[in-house]
Amino acid sequence: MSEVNTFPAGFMWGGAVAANQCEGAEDRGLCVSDMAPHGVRGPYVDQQVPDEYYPHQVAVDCYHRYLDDMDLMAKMGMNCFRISIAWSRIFPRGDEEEPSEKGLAFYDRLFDRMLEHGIQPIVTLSHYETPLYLVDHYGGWRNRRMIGFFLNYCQAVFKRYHNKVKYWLSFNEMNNLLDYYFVAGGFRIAEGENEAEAMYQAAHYMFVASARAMALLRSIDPTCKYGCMVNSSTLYPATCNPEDVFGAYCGRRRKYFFMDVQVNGRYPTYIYRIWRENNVHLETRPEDFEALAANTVDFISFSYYRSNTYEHGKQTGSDTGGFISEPNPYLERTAFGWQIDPLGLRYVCNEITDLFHKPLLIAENGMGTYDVMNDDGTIDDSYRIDFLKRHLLAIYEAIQDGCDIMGYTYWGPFDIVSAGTAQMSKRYGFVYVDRDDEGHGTLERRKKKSFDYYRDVIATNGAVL
Ligand code: BGP
Repeated sequence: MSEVNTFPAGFMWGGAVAANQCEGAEDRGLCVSDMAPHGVRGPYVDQQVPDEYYPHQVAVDCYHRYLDDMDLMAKMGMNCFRISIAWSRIFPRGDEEEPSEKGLAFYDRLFDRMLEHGIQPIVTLSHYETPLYLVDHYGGWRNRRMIGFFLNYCQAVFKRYHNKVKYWLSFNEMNNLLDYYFVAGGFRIAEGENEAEAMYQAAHYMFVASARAMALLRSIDPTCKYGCMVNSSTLYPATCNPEDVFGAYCGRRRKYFFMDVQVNGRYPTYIYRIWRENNVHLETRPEDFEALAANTVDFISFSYYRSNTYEHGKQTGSDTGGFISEPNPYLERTAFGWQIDPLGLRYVCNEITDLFHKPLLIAENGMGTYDVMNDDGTIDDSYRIDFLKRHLLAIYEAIQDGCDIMGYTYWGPFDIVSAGTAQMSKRYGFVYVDRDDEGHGTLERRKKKSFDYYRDVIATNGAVL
């Protein structure tokens, strides 16, 4: 075994999930993700009412099985784990004054179990989980009142958990609101409205809410750390045509905008042109800008799954759900069409470091694909091991390049409902969960081959890569 690839001492090795994708909806209010139509591949859509059966209703039943799942994660040796708190479990409608004690007690038990195992919790405050009631009755994040509701929620969870949770993230993949505004931003846009204005207005309120939440956290417990979370699957030019190169650059900047505001505490200059050209006029107050300037994040977290390719004049679309970019002939794709690009991860780590000079947490990365169980009950996901190995090597290289990388939380270490397709059959796990797209199955957990591999990686702090 060589020591060549050993990661820095104290490197955080873990996994990541979101409440709505794993817990089930018992004892909580509906949230935006519950409205995702299942079995449909494509952009997240806003259904009126969930079907009788909807995938998030039970998900993989972590509401009843989380503690056992944490025991399994501990067996892999994880020293951290990223979850989200379901906002609608603490405030079912979102606008109540008092939190639900039952909801708070649930996460107490979970954090206690994690800490018993030496697993440091990392908590996302809102992972596509805006309470639906707030969308229906207040217009969601297009309404300034959301800042107050969010702060009330933050106050409840910060006060309750600050001794147990030292790492907090604000909004999951906030930049995705430019593509999937209903689920990532928690609001609707009526036909004929100025979409860009609606999106940037919501983003403004979310930035202010996040900054003020950070101030609140620091007043409650200055030892806690607060980070932003941005989808950073990257974008390459299809050719050296300057139009492709500049277009890809602008596409990446569109993502980094969401880091920029939260790291530097002000709007970057290029955004004013975008607003001018799209007729965007925001409702702002002077104290908003004071809050942004005074509360900048301690670290940057991001998701990275793949790279996309931009060709001038062709619609590339987004990089999370249904749109596929121009094919990159140098890369293979998963069964779901996502281009596998480990070097892209090294590229992203370096680019974000150059731009923002902050510690980085790779909060999501993983391979979502179909897994087949053999007759003897084993699941040989060697392709996932290969994916993981190549991405971890890329992180190792990025660390050698000088990037300050705090940790890596693999997405969906046990199978959960997919965010983009609302299906179970798009699986990421090292642990198989017996449940299908129609909601059948025993929910039994079963290790895949990759389980032992990740365990060995963690046990050797990366030396076995
Ligand atoms: C990110 C989301 C996650 C997650 C992941 C994988 O965009 O933050 O919630 O699910 O992508 O995507 P999917 O589930 O669509 O494969």
